[in-house]
Formats: sequence, structure tokens, C-alpha cells
Amino acid sequence: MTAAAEPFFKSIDKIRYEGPDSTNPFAFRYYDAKHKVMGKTLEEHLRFAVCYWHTFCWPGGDPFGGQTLMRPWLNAPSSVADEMASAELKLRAAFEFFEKLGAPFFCFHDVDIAPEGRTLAESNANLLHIAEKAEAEMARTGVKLLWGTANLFSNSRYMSGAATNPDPDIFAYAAGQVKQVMEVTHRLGGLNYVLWGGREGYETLLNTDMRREMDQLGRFMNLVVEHKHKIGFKGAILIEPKPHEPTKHQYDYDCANVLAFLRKFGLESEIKLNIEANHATLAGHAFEHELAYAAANDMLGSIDINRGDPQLGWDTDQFPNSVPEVALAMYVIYRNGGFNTGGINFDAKIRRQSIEPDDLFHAHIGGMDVCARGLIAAAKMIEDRALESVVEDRYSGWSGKLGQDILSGAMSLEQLSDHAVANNLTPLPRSGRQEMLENIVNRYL
Ligand code: XLS
Ligand code: CA
Ligand code: CA
Repeated sequence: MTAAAEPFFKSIDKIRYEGPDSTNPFAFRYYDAKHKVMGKTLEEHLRFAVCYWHTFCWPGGDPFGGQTLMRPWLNAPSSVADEMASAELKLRAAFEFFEKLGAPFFCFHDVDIAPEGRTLAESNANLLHIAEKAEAEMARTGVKLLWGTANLFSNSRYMSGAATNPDPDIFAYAAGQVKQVMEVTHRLGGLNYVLWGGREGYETLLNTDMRREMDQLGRFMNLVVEHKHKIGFKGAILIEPKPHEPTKHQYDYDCANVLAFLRKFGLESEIKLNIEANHATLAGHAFEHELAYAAANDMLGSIDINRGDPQLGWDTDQFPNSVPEVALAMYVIYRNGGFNTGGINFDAKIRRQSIEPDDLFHAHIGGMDVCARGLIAAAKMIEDRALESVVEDRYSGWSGKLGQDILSGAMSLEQLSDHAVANNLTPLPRSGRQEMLENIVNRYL
């Protein structure tokens, strides 16, 4: 065996389910992949994905300091051959990790898996080379691709946006990058293609033509959808809303904002949403609000379950660790039918002091266990109709004749007024029962 082919996570064996009483830190206590709730296994429901970028590419920096995480594939010498060798080393470590963790899916940006070249053609060739290796690793391990995406924000060419850039050459470069990554995603059997707005936003109106930038972005999204159909990619195209960071104002602020944008450009039946918990927080929403808004508009595609921090002001991308919070999100997702092409991606970073490779396992094991506990609690609430029956009763009037006539358009404003007067309507307020419902939820946690 050559040194390069040695396992990276040498001391770790396959992570197994050992039950709630286990004290083994390298075991699942709740995520029993084959356990069934609501007719499917936890594995089939949750569809966990590990993200390539934070888990294998992030060096541990924060706004005040640089690298803390030392990995053999980071800080590669600058020769092209060495960069490619590092990318291959990283790929092997990544698949070793997915396999040992038992994660069924992964997600990547182009620049996470392959080094950028000096030109688009070189970058495309690098990506294709690594994609071939990834294809072999996927066949070997059975790990699948939840989604691919193009990084249209790190390179300085994108400092003023990609599709919204004032320079059409940059729009063309971004189009070329997305074309290549979508084709690679298709080739790898990816289930979704994600577009996060990166730097599609602005810092100051003093140098920005907002109408023009929105039109550019609408054109870009239409081109992406056209190409999807052209190549026969059957997966879903997803947009990931985020209100700010890195730009002060992002054009894809939240679910409602993205839906309005899609409708303006005639794309609402072509694109769904990838909703991140942390971005909901940054937008001033609860995660479950964003999920419910998407579900109510048939726009729920996939989720990034990483959370923010109540005290820190930047996008901290932490692993989920609160069962009550996650259970409410799970309730909304599975009450609305769960995932189709989507799944639960950990777009999450370990903390920069968690410098041991083992820490990557602790983070993902904890996150998967929290999600499993949340889903098990939510499934029980759904099956018992614990909240549902109260909500149904609250709206029961709408199933009666008056409610149906209003919704069907059978009554005008005048007819409603006449109805209220003629029947001498004196409706009484009814309790919303919030505390009682909160107590019911707590019984399940
Ligand atoms: C950044 C985003 C990013 C997307 C993929 O805040 O969360 O990681 O998920 O480009
Ligand atoms: Ca994020
Ligand atoms: Ca994300």
C-alpha cells in the first residue's frame, strides 16, 4: 500500500447505532438508519448529506484569525501536479469519511473538489478529472450526490457579483462555470442542482442599477433552466435564500422574496428552494417559518440544517444541537410530506478549536442524532394528530357553506355585508390555545 492510499481517519471504524444508553462517543444513540417511522426508515426520510467545503476544505479561519485545521491536502505547494494530487488525497479522505459515518449523500462546489485553473477551460478539465475519480468512489461506496453547485463568489472576479455583475464578460464566465458543474452533477447522478446567490446583491445604491441587476439575474436563471432541459437533467434546480453576508443586501433575501423573483421571471414551476436554518435566522425568521412558507407554496426542495448563534453576528454555520428546535422543523417538513429529491445537508463547520480529525465525526454524529430524535418526536406528533386536531377545529368554519362560498368566489363584498347584517352575525373570539399547544409539544420531546 502506498502512503497516499493509507486511511486518513485511521483510528475510526464504521459508526454504528448502539442505542440511547451507549456512552461510546463514536456511536449513534438515536440514528438507527433502519428504524421505521411513518412507513419509512430514518435513512429514507432524513437523507443526510455531508458538505465537502466546510468538512474538507475549510482551514478554520474566522474574521479575526487564520488557519487552525491542519490537513495534508490543505496548503498544497503551487505546482499544478501537486494541486491535483492534493485534490485526489482529499477525495479519498472524504469518501472514507462518508463511508465510515454512513452518510448516504454528499454535496460539493466545483472549487471544493478540484483546483481552479488559470482559465475556464483549465478549470473545466480539472473538474472533469476529479469527477471521474469521484464517480469511481461513489460506485465503490454507494454514496450518492444530493447536489452540486458552482462557487461564484470566492474568486475576486466575482467581487461585484456573478450574474448581477456590471461586466457581461463575468456573466459569461459564470454561465460557463455553471454549465460545467451542472453537467458534472448530471453525470454523477446528482439529485439537485443548487444556486446560492453568493454575491448577487450590492453594497451601495450609489454604484448600483438595481433594476438592471435583477433583470440580469432573471436571465441567468432562465438560461440555467433551459440548459437543464437541454441536457436532460431530471433533478431539481434549487435557490438558497440568504438575506445578507457577504453583500449588505442580497437579492435572494428569504423564501418570500425568492418566490416573488421567480414569479416575475416566469420560473416558479421550474425552481424550488434549498432552505438553510442559519439563513432563516439571519433574515429574522424562525427556520420553521421559512419551511412552512415554502411548503404552503409547494416550493420546499431541500434543507441545510446548520444553525447560527444568538450572540455572534456572522454566519457561524454550526451543527444543530437542540432537539426542541429541530423537532419543530421536522414537524413542518414531514407534516408536508417530507423530501422528494431533497434531503438534510450539514452545511456546518466544526468550531475552529476542534482541530482533531475525530472532531468531524463527533459533529456529524451529534447532528444526525439530534435530527433523528427530532424526526421521531415529530412523527409521533403527526401520527397522534396532537396539534392537527386543534388546528382543524380552529378553522372548521371554513368547511361550512359560508366558508366555501367565500373561497369559491361565489360571494361579493356586498353579498357578504348583506349576509352579516341579515343574519345579525355576532361572532365571539375564541382562544388560540398557544400555551396548551406548547405543553403538548413538550410532552413529545
Ligand atoms: C453560504 C451558503 C453556501 C451554500 C452553497 O452561506 O450557505 O454554503 O449552501 O453555496
Ligand atoms: Ca450559510
Ligand atoms: Ca447553505
